[in-house]
Amino acid sequence: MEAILGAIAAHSVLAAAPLYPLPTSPHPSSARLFLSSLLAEHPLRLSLLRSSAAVAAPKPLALAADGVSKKAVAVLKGISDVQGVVSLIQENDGPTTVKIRVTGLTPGPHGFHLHEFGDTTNGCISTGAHFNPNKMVHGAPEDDVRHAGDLGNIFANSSGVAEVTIVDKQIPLSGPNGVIGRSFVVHELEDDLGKGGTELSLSTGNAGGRLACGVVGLTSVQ
Ligand SMILES: [Cu+2]
Ligand SMILES: [Zn+2]
Repeated sequence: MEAILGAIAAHSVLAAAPLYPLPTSPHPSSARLFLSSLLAEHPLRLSLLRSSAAVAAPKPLALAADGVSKKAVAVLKGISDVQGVVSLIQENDGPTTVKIRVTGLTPGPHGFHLHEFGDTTNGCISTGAHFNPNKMVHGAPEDDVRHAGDLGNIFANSSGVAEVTIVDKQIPLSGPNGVIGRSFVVHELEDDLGKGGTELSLSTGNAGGRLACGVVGLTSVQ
């Protein structure tokens, strides 16, 4: 929804842009003449045009500066047969789209999180806890109170394959809370989304062991 609104906003800014070069003319004197006659006849309208141009003008510049797609990838591996690939893409400062494909799972739900560290020196254990820059407790992806890394569960089919696309606003690819260099972890059990009524539920979602993990790294935007 926000992405759509953002796209609409971007389009409105671009649509407003033609108002801005109104005084453009191959003949500066005729432009001046045009402007002064416009000012005489419609002083209010011109001032409105001026103010809307003043408000709208910086936005296309900002878009031009930030108008980039960022892409990242993580390859999930562990000590079991579970493995997978996670692709991330983010346009400007919009939400991040995460495409997940994991194989070798037992059928059913498995907790899936972004953990704090990109450190696999001791396997998936050394990736640390759930990424939690805002010092929250564990929750569901749609909760206001959640770890940024709480992406809920992925569901494996009867062949043990989970293919899921997640769109999330708390895992940007750049900035202070950027996730490059951190890790995705897929768990043995279902994440109870913080509703399990135990202390562990509010830190890990009781999702059990770490089956596979992978460090998020930059990849080609092409
Ligand atoms: Cu986890
Ligand atoms: Zn969590």
